[in-house]
Amino acid sequence: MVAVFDQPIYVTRPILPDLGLVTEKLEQIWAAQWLTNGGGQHNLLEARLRERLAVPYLALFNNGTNALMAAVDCLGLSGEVITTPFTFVATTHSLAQNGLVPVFCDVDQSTMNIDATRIESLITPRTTAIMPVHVYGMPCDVGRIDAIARQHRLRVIYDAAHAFGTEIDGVGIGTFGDVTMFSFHATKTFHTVEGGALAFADPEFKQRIERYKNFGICDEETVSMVGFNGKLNELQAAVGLTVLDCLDDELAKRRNIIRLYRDHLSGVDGIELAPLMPGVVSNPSYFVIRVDEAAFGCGRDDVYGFLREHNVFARKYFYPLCSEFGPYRHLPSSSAENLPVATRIARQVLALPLYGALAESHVDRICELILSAPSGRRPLPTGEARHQPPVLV
Ligand code: T4K
Repeated sequence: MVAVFDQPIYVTRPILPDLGLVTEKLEQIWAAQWLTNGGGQHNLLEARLRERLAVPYLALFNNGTNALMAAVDCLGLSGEVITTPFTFVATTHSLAQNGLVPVFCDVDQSTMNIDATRIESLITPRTTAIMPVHVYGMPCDVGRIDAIARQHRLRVIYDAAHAFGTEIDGVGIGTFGDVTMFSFHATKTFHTVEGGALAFADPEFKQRIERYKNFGICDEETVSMVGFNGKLNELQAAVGLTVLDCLDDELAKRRNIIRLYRDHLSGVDGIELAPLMPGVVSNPSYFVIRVDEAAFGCGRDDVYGFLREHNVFARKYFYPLCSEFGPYRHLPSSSAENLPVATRIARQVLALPLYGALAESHVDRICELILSAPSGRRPLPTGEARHQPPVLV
């Protein structure tokens, strides 16, 4: 029998760079007396990330959701946008906030990304764009999606919130479609506490988006568009620069943990692991299993509940589907008949703890727990507290 963990084990933990290095950056900021609005740390981070992600242009934002909303607005989209229901709700909200109708497309059984073979059947005269998501850092079928977009004159905005550093045959994930969004939230591999970015190839878009994220201001006396405040400040940028310096170490540790999980869980009846895609370097942001109740003997919710009882806070990313949430469930494309694969997968997925500091022995114990989870629905507390942030005194 596996003992209860004495400390909670969360689905992830942020990279925390050496505090001395962060302090050095803070001293630079204090000396410059420049806290936000495109300061030195911001500009340095933009340059370093452009190089790291191998993208022509980058615009930094104060979070990924604002970046996505700005991209949608600046591309001047209208009508309907084809997207995936199997994502974090920010993807769908970025469309609805801009007055667009999300049209949900089912996902691919293996990659869990939008099923590119089903996109064309959803195009109507009102469709102006496609918004796919590289879920868990695994790339969508970008070749097919971009070809469909070209043929039907649609825009493509990729949500790459999970896909920092993902590459296909050595090509950066931020170079596909019209615009790609990255999230730099604390729970992502690379982070700026809160933050995000847009990557794109069009220099005119760079000018437009920079203006948009600064209230649409051109100069002291001219405002040329309805913009908002989407700026990443100097403290966020400074944290980002220090995180960037320890990112490779974190990625190596996470890849080792993924290898351990795979060693324990590959070949287990009823547990499906994410595919290894040839030619793809995937961002190790999540390690997700799918539990097939009939074959495994107990369901995803049983495993989730059993882990919780042992102080392990795995997460059901992404359950429920966005199409099942109140603001979207009335849409015709939200019906479960339209989304059979996504509906099934959402009831099977479980994101397991993954972060560099997770001990190998803890991975062993988590896998033991999964493999010994008893069947029978466990009553879960309603309105589940996902975690208790520490109380400061
Ligand atoms: N598109 C996609 C596909 C996305 O997944 C996201 C965000 C976005 C767009 C929007 O990007 P941002 O606007 O966020 O940049 C988390 C994140 O808040 C969210 O960024 C992320 N996706 C989503 C998948 O996960 P929650 O509500 O699950 O986070 P929370 O607070 O429950 O944290 C998860 C675990 O992480 C905790 O149990 C403990 C640990 N944790 C968390 C924080 C914040 C820490 O150890 N330290 C921390 O500081 O949404």
